[in-house]
Amino acid sequence: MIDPTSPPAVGVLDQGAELTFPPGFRWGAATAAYQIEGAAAEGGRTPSIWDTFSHAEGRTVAGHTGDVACDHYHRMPDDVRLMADLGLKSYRFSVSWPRVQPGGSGAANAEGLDFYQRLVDELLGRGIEPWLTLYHWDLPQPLEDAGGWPARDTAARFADYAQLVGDALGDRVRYWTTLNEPWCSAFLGYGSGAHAPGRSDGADAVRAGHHLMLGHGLAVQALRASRPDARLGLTVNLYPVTPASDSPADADAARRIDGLANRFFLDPVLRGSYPTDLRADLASVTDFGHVRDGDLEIISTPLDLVGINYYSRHVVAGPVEGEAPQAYWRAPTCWPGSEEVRFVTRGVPVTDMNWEIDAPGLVETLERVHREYTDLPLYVTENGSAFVDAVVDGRVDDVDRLAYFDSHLRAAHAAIGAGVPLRGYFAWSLMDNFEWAWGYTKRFGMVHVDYDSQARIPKSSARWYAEVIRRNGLAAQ
Ligand code: IFM
Repeated sequence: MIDPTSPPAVGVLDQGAELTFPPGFRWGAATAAYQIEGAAAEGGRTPSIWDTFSHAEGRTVAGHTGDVACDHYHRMPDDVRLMADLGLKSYRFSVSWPRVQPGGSGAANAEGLDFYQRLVDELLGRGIEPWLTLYHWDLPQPLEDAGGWPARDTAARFADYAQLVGDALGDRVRYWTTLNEPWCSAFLGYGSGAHAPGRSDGADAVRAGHHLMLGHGLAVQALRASRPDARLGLTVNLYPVTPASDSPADADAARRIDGLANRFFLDPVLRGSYPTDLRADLASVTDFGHVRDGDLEIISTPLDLVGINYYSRHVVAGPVEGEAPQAYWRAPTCWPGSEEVRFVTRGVPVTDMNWEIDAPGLVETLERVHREYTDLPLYVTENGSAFVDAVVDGRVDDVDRLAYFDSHLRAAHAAIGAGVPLRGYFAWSLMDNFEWAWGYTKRFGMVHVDYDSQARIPKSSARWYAEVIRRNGLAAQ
């Protein structure tokens, strides 16, 4: 157990030393369709749950929507040029399901697919490896109207969609992740309601999580059959979960939250079973009657890689009498069956999301997945931080973001040193974008976006990252 009152031990991460990564380490940056593309009603695209949600009263900060976002749909060739200027070796993007298969079923929309074909060609033409994520939260609205992820049929629809994208892009895209952060889709979307579609029902959240994984397994089987050369995986967002004290109540809180946040997905996908303690914790919420014979075999279809998104650590305590309920991802409704658990703030430095900065937690997370779950190659498919930026004389000197990247790359390097087969790192994000319920009020980008003019300014962190890529490591400070 770490001392929850003391700052994370960044010192263990060779701060300031020169570090070199293994040859061939994959350096990239990531984005997602709804967060950057805009053009919400162009080229045959139909609404997703995020269009509906963001247009509904009071769901996002200041009513922000992804209607225009970074206008990447129209500026794509320039954005790829920017990636090439930064020296990116790989670019992780997501395909908008309602753009390529409007309504979520039936025939492909050629105009929608054409956008991604041009994107992939543009990337390959500039020597940047495309890394495609099939689902980054934009479920076509008609599928939500038919029940959404809590409905079993959505998993089958997802597999059809995967096949359709595989047929169109599988000749040029080698790296595929099915889902991005299914925890957010299930527990923020159907548990706390902080994300689209904004429903709040514990049993639905659990069912959604299961059907997301089922869709993942079916999609892997479909892609594997038609594209045997593809490298297939999924991306989960993981957190080390630490008890606030050594009391049995706090230890139990940590076990519960680890179950819901991490093991809910890792165990079915990588071991083919749900953890027994998790099932017991959820007994008052669901009898798991939605799990059919054979589902877990499909869910645990062998993969080629695992993507891990890492941002922070959870420190938790047992019930604290009289304490006010917490909001957003700390909302009790996010944690069905464990609503009593309290999230503890340690008073260590935080980002503009109020997420504690904890680079050693990345080492812990990577080591754990490797030690407890798999020998597969691992990739950090997202890591980054929001901070308030200022444009001064046309420059953005984002020292805090740069320091965040630096400490987490030191953590990634330490994990490799400890034997973790970490093969790549994707900074979140290439550019400022629509941060979901927070709208445009949180900036995660290495490239600043002026949302009025759509001008892009590479921040100090972008120039620094370009140098990291160039030297395949960190310079001595
Ligand atoms: O912006 C999100 C992204 O879409 C998924 N992972 C976390 C990021 C920061 O919140």
